[in-house]
Parts: sequence; structure tokens; C-alpha cells
Amino acid sequence: MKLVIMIPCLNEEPTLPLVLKTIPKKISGIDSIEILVVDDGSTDKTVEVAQKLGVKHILSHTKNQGLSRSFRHGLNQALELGADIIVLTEGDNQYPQERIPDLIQPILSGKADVVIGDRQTQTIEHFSPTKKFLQKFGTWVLNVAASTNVPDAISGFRAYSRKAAMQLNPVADYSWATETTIQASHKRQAIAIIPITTNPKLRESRQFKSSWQHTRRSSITIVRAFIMYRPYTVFLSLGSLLLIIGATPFVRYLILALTHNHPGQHLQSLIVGAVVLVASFIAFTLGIIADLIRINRSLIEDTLELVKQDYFNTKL
Ligand SMILES: Nc1nc2c(ncn2[C@@H]2O[C@H](COP(=O)(O)OP(=O)(O)O)[C@@H](O)[C@H]2O)c(=O)[nH]1
Ligand SMILES: [Mg+2]
Repeated sequence: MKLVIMIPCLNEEPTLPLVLKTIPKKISGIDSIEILVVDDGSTDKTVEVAQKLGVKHILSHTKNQGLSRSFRHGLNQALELGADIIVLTEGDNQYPQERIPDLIQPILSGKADVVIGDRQTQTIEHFSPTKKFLQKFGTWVLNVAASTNVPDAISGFRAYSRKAAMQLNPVADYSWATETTIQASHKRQAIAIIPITTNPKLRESRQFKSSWQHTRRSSITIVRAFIMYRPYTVFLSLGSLLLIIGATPFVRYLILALTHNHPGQHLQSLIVGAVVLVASFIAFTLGIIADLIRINRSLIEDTLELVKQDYFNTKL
């Protein structure tokens, strides 16, 4: 059993040694533990620090590509290294690496494909009430969208089985955590949760400049995921809503025209009704097209899974 611990790093020279120090050297049930640092175009001495501290695998981006791409490239690299389990943590020492044995336990015992470390955000002292509320609300929306029951949707402390990692196909530029949670649920992967306590904050989050920016990006990801995975729900609801709104003035016009016998009056109702009814028709049509694209995408994903099995030499 090979465990690959992946650490995406953008200028983590000061904190990376702490992270590496707290990674367990031995875990029962695991034959080898290898560390993969994904250097996302760091301009400090992150790479030198990693080399000096004996990190075996360093994947370097010549230019900063963002966390989502770093995650994607790191995941593929870990699979190429033959990882049976992949653990993800951060270079800012935010997560308790000493809990990695607990994190991978549900995968080792065959009970889960994905394990998420729950930061118990409602108890974190340095989180403002607004941040806590947004965290709670965002997680709730995600759980509705993904039909999951994950308490901390954006935690970056996770473990994936080889099979789960091979089935993920993240495409968004932001919010890889939200996106992959939705994909995991869609692929019927078993998601386990373990509560964790984060380490004291050593620096501000660089990923999200503000809670507002974070909410905006996560919302876009969730809406996109909804359209990708449940186009019928989105477009049928929209189309039905527009149908009701459009039919009301239309019916009003019909009743008035028939009962008052003043042709040419109340044309405004007729125009508004007709325009909204056309919009409703377009929404229904888009629903059909989006659903056909969804079917196509899932066929492409099935093919991709076979290609990956071949490429990574693994039968799922
Ligand atoms: N902010 C940021 N972090 C990156 C990037 N690429 C890789 N990372 C790493 O991703 C992790 C998450 O970033 P962090 O600023 O701690 O954001 P957090 O998720 O809010 O804790 C850290 O280990 C970073 O070093 C990037 O382009 N931007
Ligand atoms: Mg962090």
C-alpha cells in the first residue's frame, strides 16, 4: 500500500518545514509514504527547502497556475507514482498532518473512497461571524446541490482512494474542493468525515481575499455544477416559473378581450405575456439541449475512465 501526500505550495518557504516535520514517518497498513510537493511557480526558496528536507517528488510549474490546476496536476502525478491512497494537505501548516493515519483509516478499512477532514468551522476562533455564516450557508447549498451531508465543503485536508482519484475530472479554475465533492457524490463514491482541529493561523489565506470573493466563486461553481449534473432541474424550474409569469397577463388579455369585446385594448398584457412565454419556451429547449450534453459528457467520462485505467495501468 503506497500513500502519496500531496502538498500544493505557492511561496511556502517559512511554513513548509513545519508541515514536513509533522507528517508521520510510519503508518500501520501503509508500506511506503512518499511526499509530492506541487510548486505552483514559487518565487521564494520553497523548492530548495523541499529538496533539502528530502522530498522525493517535486512537480514545478514555471508560472503560477492556481490551486485548482495544481490539484489536478498533482493528482495525476500521484497516480503515476502508483499511489493507492492520496492525501492532500496545505503548505501553510493549517492542517494537522499528525492526523493523517486517522484520515486514511476509512479508506484502509474499505469503508470510504473519499475522506474529508471537518475543520469544525463554527468553533474556529479567528473566523468572523460573517465568515461562519457564509461557511454554513455555502455548505448547505452545496449539500443540496450534491445530495451530500458534508459539514465542511471546502476543507483542503482530504484523502482519496486510487479509484476515487481516477474518477475525478475537475474542470473549474476555482473551488476544486466544492467541485470534486459534487463529482464524488455524482459518481456514488462513499464520503467519510473525520473531525479535526486546525493549527493556529500562521498567515492569512491567500486563496480568498475576502469572504465575499469566496462566496461569489463558490456560487458560480455550484450553479455550473447544477447545470452540468442536473440540467433538467434548473431549466424545468426556470421554464415553469416563466410559464406561470407569462401565462398570467396572457390569460388576463384573453378574458378581457372575450368579455369586453373591445379589440385592440390591453395589448400590453398580450405583449408582456407573449415575451415571457417565449422565454419560457427557450428555457425548456435549453433544458433538452443541456440534458443531451449531460448524457454526452457522462459517456465521455466513461471513456476517459477506461483511458485512465489503461494509462495508469489499473483496473477499477
Ligand atoms: N493562494 C494560492 N495558493 C496556492 C496557489 N497554488 C498553490 N497554492 C497552495 O494552496 C494552498 C492553499 O492556499 P491558502 O492561501 O492556504 O488558502 P486557504 O485554502 O484559504 O487556506 C497552500 O498550500 C498554497 O501554498 C495559488 O495560486 N494561490
Ligand atoms: Mg491554508
